[in-house]
Amino acid sequence: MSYEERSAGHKSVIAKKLLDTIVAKKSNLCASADVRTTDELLALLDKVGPYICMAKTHIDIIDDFTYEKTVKGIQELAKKHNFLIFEDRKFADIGSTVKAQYKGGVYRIAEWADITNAHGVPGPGIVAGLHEAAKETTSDPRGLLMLAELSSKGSLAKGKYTEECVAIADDFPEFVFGFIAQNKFQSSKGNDWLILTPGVGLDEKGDGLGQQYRTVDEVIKNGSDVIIVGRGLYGNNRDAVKEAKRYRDAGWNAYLSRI
Ligand code: S5P
Repeated sequence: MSYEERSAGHKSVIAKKLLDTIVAKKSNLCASADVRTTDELLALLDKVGPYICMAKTHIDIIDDFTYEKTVKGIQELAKKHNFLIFEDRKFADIGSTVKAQYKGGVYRIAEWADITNAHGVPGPGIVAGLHEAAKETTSDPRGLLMLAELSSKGSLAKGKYTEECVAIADDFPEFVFGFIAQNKFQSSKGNDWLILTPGVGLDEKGDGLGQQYRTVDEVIKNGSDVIIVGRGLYGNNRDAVKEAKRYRDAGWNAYLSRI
């Protein structure tokens, strides 16, 4: 099915927003901006902004984080370039703890990130806790991705574990709208999961610390809906604008050949 058709029938407001942004920008590229300072982060997102549907952050690696400069800066760029914000927080605790972590602390993620993600290890309580925090924080739509699989070598997230993650997601169709994963999954309840895939690189096979890269064609052919690319855009002194256009075109062409 096309992104347009999937948006029309989707139960999650945030999934619709993402699918509509993908269509409007003809881009299924999510930029993963793992840089260390606010200036670098904002400069990178301003450069690649026109070519992406989503920016993925690790807000806790920014050395000079301030809510005023870092968060407001990301929000302004998201508006300027029309992309969604995904904070890759990878929550992994019991429901009551993740609820506090998502709403509070210095980062207050629920206030500004359209999307965040969680491991399934603690069971369904983690999703219930995050969903409560989202509803108590804002009336803006929020979405959760479950980490069903990881791109790293030797990952333990496979087999029965992955199946159980998918089963948990099926009980929260308004909040969970898909997975961070390497493969596509069918919902037993007819939910249309979006698959967002990291570990995508056109020039390297890995990073020496367990990361494994597959090509854009490989992952899209295998059912991915959004490609997540980090160092492929900005690593090794790459020209981020040139690379963003290259990955955007590769992602879009691979999608067109799939449908
Ligand atoms: O399985 C995963 C899940 C995630 S969210 N593998 C990953 O690499 N990630 C994240 O994607 C990781 O935390 C990093 O921010 C990004 C990949 O970055 P790259 O530079 O290797 O493309």
